[in-house]
Amino acid sequence: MSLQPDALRSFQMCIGGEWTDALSGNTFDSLNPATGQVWAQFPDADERDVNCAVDAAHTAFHSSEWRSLTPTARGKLLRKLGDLIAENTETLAQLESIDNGKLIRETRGQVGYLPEFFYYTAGLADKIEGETLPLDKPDMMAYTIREPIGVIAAIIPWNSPLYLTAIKVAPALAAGNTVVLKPSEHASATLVELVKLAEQAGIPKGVLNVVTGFGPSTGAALTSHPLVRKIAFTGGAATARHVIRSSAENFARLSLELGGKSPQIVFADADLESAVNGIVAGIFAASGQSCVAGSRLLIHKDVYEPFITALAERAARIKIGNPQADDSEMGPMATAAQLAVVEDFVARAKADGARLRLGGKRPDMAQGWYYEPTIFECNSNADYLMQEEVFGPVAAVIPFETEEEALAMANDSNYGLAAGIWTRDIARAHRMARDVHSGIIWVNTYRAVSAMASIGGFKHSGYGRESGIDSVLEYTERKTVWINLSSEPMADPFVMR
Ligand code: TXE
Repeated sequence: MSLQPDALRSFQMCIGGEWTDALSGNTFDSLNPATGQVWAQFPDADERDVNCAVDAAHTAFHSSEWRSLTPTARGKLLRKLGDLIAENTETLAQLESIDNGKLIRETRGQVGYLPEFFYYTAGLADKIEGETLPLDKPDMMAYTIREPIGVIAAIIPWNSPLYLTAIKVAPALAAGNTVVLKPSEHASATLVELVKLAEQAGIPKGVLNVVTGFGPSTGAALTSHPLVRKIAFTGGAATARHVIRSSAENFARLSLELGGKSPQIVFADADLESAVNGIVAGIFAASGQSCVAGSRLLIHKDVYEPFITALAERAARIKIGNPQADDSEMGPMATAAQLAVVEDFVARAKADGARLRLGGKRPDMAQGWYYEPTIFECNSNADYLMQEEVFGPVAAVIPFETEEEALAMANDSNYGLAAGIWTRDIARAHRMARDVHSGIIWVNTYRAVSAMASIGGFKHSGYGRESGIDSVLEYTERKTVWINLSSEPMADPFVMR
């Protein structure tokens, strides 16, 4: 089946199991990045809609229908949802490609793997265990219980909506929470569809809600709502600061995944062909709109010139085209605003004296927000382009002489999400893995993802971890229960026990 990107689609939100428009009746347009044309309309939720959604999630959280489900039963629901996603892979992949301009090749791969997050997390639902504590008090025993937190606000960006939602919603539900999902205003379609599948899977009404709308209105109303107990956010650092301020009002817990300026470090002994492909994957896949984009290339001086030449040759062959075409290798930027950001970065890099090796302009296309793969040679790791996240297909390159110098440059960044190390020297690979400050280290590979492996950042890349075995625990409160084993009456009230 092939979806028609030209036919205007209309979507609703799901609040407490009811499919609905915004109370105001207002809608907003979503644009297809390959054409710049409106392809869908969504309800523009305001504070009243958000209040209804949070109330529905709060009611569902305390409902016997949800609370009385055993963890094993919750796991079964998540497994069913995974099956339904698997059955609908092609539709979801096409929708996401039309909505955010991501290559159909990539959305097929990402959606094809998505069920694994639900299956893996489903298996964790009934393995959330408490502990008995070895106390230093002979007449007492204590144990811990892990409980769900309550209503979770999941705030999702536009670059990989389904994936970034799966790694929040699956563990949140496995642990027994309820969720209000807020997609990006630029890519809401697949998250609305996901909630439909959750309904089909039998997840009770109100447990998973979706409100569509803009960040400063819908998003801010949700993150500052007093009944929201945790906010799971992926997006930019500037928005994260707003979210942190909102959370402070109600002491909501937070997890933040905020992107980076991830180094790709190529040593002279590396398999250079693999390194070229790994670097192309890291910065030009998804047109660089990836939180883990390997945008800072540190190349050993002995291989610097031949490496950059090979990289530029490979990047110049990238087939830019309609993201829905099977043979396209790079699609458009997801939004016109993001294209403008890329153009500003390129202008500034030129003004700062960086040397353009490739790209640096829009390709000759009749329509859409495309940008060429771009490579700049920088003068210093302190350059703006070496330090700031572009979120576009722009690589900043610099040579190094020693391992110490490479390490110092890798760590001289506010960010710390991912790093790629390219070497055949096993001791050096482990040294770098130990010493580079980032949440993910890829050795002789890049952009590998698994439901079993955690993602998350150091420093300005955020805090909290998603995916992997601990992800479910991030959605629990730990409670300590004390039992007095003594049959003696409590005598003195004014002593510490
Ligand atoms: O994300 P935003 P944007 C980076 C990238 C990009 C920049 C901005 O560098 O250029 O962030 O991207 C919601 N209260 N990343 O504007 O603004 C918003 O509606 C509550 C990194 O798309 O961070 C959307 O649902 N919510 C990144 C979500 O926050 C608010 C992925 C993300 O929006 C809000 C994308 C508010 N006040 C961009 N304002 C990554 N880590 O992968 C906005 N939102």
